Amino acid sequence: MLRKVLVANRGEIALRVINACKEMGVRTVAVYSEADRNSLHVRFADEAICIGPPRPTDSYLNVPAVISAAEIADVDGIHPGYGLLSENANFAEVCRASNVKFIGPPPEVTRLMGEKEKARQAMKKAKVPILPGSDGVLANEEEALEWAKKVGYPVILKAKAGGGGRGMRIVRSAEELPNLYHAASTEAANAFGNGEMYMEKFIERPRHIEFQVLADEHGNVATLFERECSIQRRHQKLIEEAPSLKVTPKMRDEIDKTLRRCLTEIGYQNAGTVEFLMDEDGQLYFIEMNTRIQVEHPVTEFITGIDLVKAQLLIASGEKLSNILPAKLEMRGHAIECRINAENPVKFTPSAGKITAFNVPGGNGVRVDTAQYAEGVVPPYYDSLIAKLIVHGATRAEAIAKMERALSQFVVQGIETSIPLHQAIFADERFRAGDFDTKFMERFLAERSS
Ligand code: MV4
Repeated sequence: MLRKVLVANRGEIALRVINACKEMGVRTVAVYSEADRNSLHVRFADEAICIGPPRPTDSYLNVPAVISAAEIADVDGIHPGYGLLSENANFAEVCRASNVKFIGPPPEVTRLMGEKEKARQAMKKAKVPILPGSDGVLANEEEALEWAKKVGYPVILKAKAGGGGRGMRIVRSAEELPNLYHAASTEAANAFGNGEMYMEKFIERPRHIEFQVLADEHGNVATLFERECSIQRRHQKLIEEAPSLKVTPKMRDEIDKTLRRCLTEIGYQNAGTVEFLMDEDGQLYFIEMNTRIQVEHPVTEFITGIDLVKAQLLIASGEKLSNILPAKLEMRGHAIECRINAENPVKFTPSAGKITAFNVPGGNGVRVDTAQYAEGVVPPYYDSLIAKLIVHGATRAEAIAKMERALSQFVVQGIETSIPLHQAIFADERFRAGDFDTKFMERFLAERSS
């Protein structure tokens, strides 16, 4: 087992990882920026090292600073959490060169999945369903026009180095393709240092459904069912749930078989998430893979009873999946998560400052992952997520009732939060009926403001 782990993150996920380490007898080292001196991840780690000024590029994203801290503290593992350095293959390589175990997949696999079109072709080769589209990246505008004609409009142009919605353009006709192609490519070149594009058939009203996977270092892969993540605004998820109302046991089984074969072939290791779009006919198509633990992992933990962060630590210590998971994974009940953000619930402007009152709901089937507390401070430099409220019920209806009760008891004063927005979504009949897709929030907000 790993002896001592450095947590290269902040906020709720840093505390989440520290808690898993503590429960497994692994020593912990927090790193923090000057803005996070009084944070709970610092307080609850066995050791803490300041790695620089508040701005992420000066601290949490500063690879030499993080690696120096790992060397000073003499750790044998680094957990990157999500965001920050978690999907940085170069960082994973530096860890390897420093003889520190990066708790995640090998850098080669992270690099493959980061090149979205390469990942797509790898999935295609392993018979994972993908959307019709270009074979590899587009050489130029002429080739884009040829593929679009073959695939049929509308199509979507995506950046090979992109992800998360940046560098994408929807193209509805040949006339508008040239301008959109050049705009997207220029945007991608500026944002990612790579302007290469690929193309897919565009799905108008997709659902976003993702499968959790775990893979050990001995070639064994398991899938832990799916999460439904369609309730999002500008690619920021607001609510996630598991299981999805639209995935049938047969589809779940097929995806499980295909992903196990495919990810073994690729040499995947540790926790990961495979993202799919579901079209209006209920078909699932691979879009990308995230090579990290995700924000919404707790909904999967609730329905499977598996601690995914502990599983990550065990896998990184060389443990076999057969010693981590039960012989047959069962799915129990329904779980829903609300991402509580420090922001204005109508304008979505960030709300930094001091929290003056903080009451966290509890009770049967209610979990709150947070590193915040009364008198705590939300700095302006980072992601606005301050807490995750997760509930588990026997049915979706019970989970919804529990979430409404818990939201009404979640008190945060001194800053603005998204809690009122979550309450409004839970009151929406279409949401309650499970009648939604990735365009839900756009319609919901337009209706509310009119
Ligand atoms: C798409 C799509 C429709 N058709 N691809 C957005 C983020 C990136 N991960 C993939 N995205 C999309 N890809 C095809 N072929 C629609 C989206 C999309 C989306 C996907 C998931 C969740 C929210 C979304 C919001 C807008 C667009």
